[in-house]
Amino acid sequence: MQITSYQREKLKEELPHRQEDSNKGDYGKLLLIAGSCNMCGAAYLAAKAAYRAGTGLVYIYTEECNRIILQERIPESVLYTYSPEHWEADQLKEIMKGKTAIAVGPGLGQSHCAEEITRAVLRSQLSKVVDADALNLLAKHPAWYEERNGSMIVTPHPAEMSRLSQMSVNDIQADRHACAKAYAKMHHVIMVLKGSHTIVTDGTDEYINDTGNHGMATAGSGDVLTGIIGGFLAQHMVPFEAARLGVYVHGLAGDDAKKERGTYSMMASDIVEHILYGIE
Ligand code: NPW
Ligand code: AMP
Ligand code: MG
Repeated sequence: MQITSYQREKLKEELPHRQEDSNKGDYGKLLLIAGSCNMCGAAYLAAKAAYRAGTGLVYIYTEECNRIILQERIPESVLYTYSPEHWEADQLKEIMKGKTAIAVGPGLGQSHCAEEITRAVLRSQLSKVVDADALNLLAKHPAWYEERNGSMIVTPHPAEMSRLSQMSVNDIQADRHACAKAYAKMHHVIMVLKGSHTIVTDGTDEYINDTGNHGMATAGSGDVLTGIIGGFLAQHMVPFEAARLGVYVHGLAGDDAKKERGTYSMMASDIVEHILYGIE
């Protein structure tokens, strides 16, 4: 369905429905695969964003070195850890069971182990949002598209899109619409081409976002978006809808953060704190 815009006042009508007689299991189980030794913040930001987007349970699969910091910073998340030297495919398969969606890539790194993990996720039947290093790895291994299962949302910024499409950033930015649509169509994915006025397309329909501001051009901002979209997917939203509403909600949170602190001092964690704030 073609949606041109959302309205803040009517946002609740678009969000996953919440019922009086419900429990956390009713609001999805997101498996977030994120973070490596020097990029634990990406996992933290995405996990917190997924919770702020209403997700019932957020499980984080990350490197063992991040265990203590993540448990301290986000005790609401359930943690699974791996050590890259002794990574086991069977452990990840077990962990994927019972989850309702996967978000993969923020701060994951591009090690051999990250490759194995990304490939396993692409093969899984679960709906998934694929971002950051998982996209960089996919760009190196386009043949993985042939093994892929389940619905897939990709969320590149222009430099990641350049790696995926082999086009220059300049050429992408010169015709963002055509580029996003062609890629979505060719690979049967939902494309979220980020930037000012992010484009979301399934190759046919297109949504152009009208929320957000340049204060959001800050480290970790995209990791927050991945958490929101993953959270909506986990709550069983239709993937195209999860992507475009996620983009809108992310921008709205950025606009609210701007009202509070302006664009200079905005950090990704400020965006997280404004996700769906006060929506009742
Ligand atoms: P420049 O500098 O302009 O020449 P990368 P990343 C360019 C994680 N993070 N339009 C730009 O080039 C992520 O999740 C972890 C045009 C820039 O140098 C990833 O896993 C954090 N060009 C990993 O780090 C916080 C653009 O691309 C280069 C562009 C790497 O992600 C930070 C950077 O892109 C981060 O989120 C645009 N709109 N945007 C943490 N605290 O844990 C970027 N570029 O090389 O893909 O690196 O996006 O920082
Ligand atoms: P990433 O580069 O992965 O951290 O993602 C950056 C996020 O911030 C994306 O969701 C972008 O759409 C958003 N963003 C970056 N710059 C701007 C801007 N100038 N205006 C609006 N949103 C932006
Ligand atoms: Mg990013």
